[in-house]
Amino acid sequence: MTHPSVEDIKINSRRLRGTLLEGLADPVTGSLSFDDQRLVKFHGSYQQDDRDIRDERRRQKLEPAHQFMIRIRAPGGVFTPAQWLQLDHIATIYANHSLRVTTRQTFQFHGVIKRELKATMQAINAAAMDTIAACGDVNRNVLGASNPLQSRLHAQVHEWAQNLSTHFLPRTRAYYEVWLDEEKVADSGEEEEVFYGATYLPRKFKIAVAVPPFNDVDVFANDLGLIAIVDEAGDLAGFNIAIGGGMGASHGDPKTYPRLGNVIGFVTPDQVFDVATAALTTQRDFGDRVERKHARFKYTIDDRGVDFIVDQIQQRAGFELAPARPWRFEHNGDRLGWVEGDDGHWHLTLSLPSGRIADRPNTPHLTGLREIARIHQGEFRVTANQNLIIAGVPASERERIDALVREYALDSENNAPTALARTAVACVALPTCALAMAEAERYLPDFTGKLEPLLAKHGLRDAPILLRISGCPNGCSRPYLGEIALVGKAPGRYNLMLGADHRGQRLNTLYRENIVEAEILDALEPLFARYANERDSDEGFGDFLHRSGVVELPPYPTNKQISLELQA
Ligand code: SRM
Ligand code: SF4
Repeated sequence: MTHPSVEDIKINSRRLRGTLLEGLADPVTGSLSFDDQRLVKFHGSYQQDDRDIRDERRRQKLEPAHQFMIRIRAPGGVFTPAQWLQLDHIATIYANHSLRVTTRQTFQFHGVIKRELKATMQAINAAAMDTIAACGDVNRNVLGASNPLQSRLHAQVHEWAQNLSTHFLPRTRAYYEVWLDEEKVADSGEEEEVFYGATYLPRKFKIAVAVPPFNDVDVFANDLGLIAIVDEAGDLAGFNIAIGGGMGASHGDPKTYPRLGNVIGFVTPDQVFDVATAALTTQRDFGDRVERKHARFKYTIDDRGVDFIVDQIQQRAGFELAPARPWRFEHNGDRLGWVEGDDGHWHLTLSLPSGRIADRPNTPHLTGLREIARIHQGEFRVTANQNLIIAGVPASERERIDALVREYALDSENNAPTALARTAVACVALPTCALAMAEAERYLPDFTGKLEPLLAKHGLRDAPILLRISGCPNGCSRPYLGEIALVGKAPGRYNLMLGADHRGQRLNTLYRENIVEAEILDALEPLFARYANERDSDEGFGDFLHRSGVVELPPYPTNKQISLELQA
């Protein structure tokens, strides 16, 4: 049976309503129709099935164990303790007893069954959160620098993440009708989508706001990146604008590739909405509506040329971009442990294994964070590196928080034996991700455990080497920006990628293809040995691999490395 194209489904959906109400009410199956599965993404949810039991269910002639993933929209990744307690409650009542911090600074629930989907959505909304446009062909969750050290600017940048997210929210009332029982408006299905129109965007669109010197949002991996530029008084002067970043690729298809954004100019704060709207509508109008694998802004830019796209953006915005200003990123990780903010409050960054918060033997993290949320008066911030910041703690409260952190082993990952393990990122992959070709989240602890003796042998336990694992080439852990990355090819088999720069400004390069763990370890050990003996002081692993000629820049069509000339 041939299914309609996603473009047709969007057009015929009456502004994302489809037959979702009917499908949710159908007790015969745990699944939604093909079309509604596409539409429910725009509402922040994916239909999945438990792949661990897929074969068994097939043998038993049962339909797959359908379940839903739900993603919260949380621009800048900030949550109150009250919201935390609600998230925890939802995870426990409706989902698989875990909360998952994502690489886009929010939470996902996994394992919600269809008949509880609506109640879960309502519980999320009751806690002043929503899931609108968290997935789908729209502007996605907007990332904002999470480093609390930068507090004065952080507040401003957080506002920009919020404002941009709100600015680009779809105008359809479908979400409110389907999930929150809002009365159907008379002209239901005809609301004007000011930015999107009836077919929304050709593909997802991602925005991030970074504050140098920390690139903790990997700003160049976004369709639209804003790099905050500060004036001499330390106030926000405006933003450099980067366009066309993206990670997704497909194995064996050279027409697809990861790409870093091009820095195209500088705008003042009052120009941000205009330039962002111009970039998004340029992609809306010129993006590929036929081949979804080729529909991201990065390909539109490469097909049409940067000059053409910049010209479009300037025409639509109604002004010319000023020349980009110098900036310098030091790294794209989080700073773990306690730091003091400008206002004397303290912020504790906890490393979470792949962002998964669950109660496991010896690491009852879900319970521990519930206990912290009960006494914490500041906020929680989640980071794009899947970590958690307990933010805004008065000095007098630190001890109480520390005691709970110890009691519930929330520092287990901060105390991991290697710096590599403390900062590693892995995507969800199996068992929930339909696209996973190999394990990622579940494999990460095993793999870092295998690397530990090698790193120890060469005195590299504290070397801040950035490892990222993805279960397939779509790149949800932004693996192409890892100094070491594994990209899944098949069960137990990965492409080994090496040589990104830990600043998010250079992509890594394929080093060995389709290899198993023993081969990966064999490939890495001699490189660790060389790095230990031959590195310059403070030289990162990826930088060393380039200087020593182990890897070269990857052979992608454009934009192999962010121009260094502009950097301060
Ligand atoms: Fe992703 C698809 C998980 C960040 C590129 N991503 C998926 C799906 C929904 C699989 C699917 O389509 O059926 C995964 C659900 C797995 C699950 O069971 O939860 C999934 N992506 C994730 C998360 C949860 C990974 C994580 O471990 O944290 C991240 C959720 C982000 C969020 O909160 O919004 C996540 N995905 C990313 C990122 C990183 C980023 O945005 O900074 C990327 C690379 C950047 C980019 O977009 O280019 C990313 N995800 C993709 C792609 C490739 C898109 C492309 O341009 O080709 C897919 C596949 C697709 O869309 O067809 C994908
Ligand atoms: Fe799934 Fe692939 Fe994304 Fe991992 S990188 S979550 S396997 S789509």
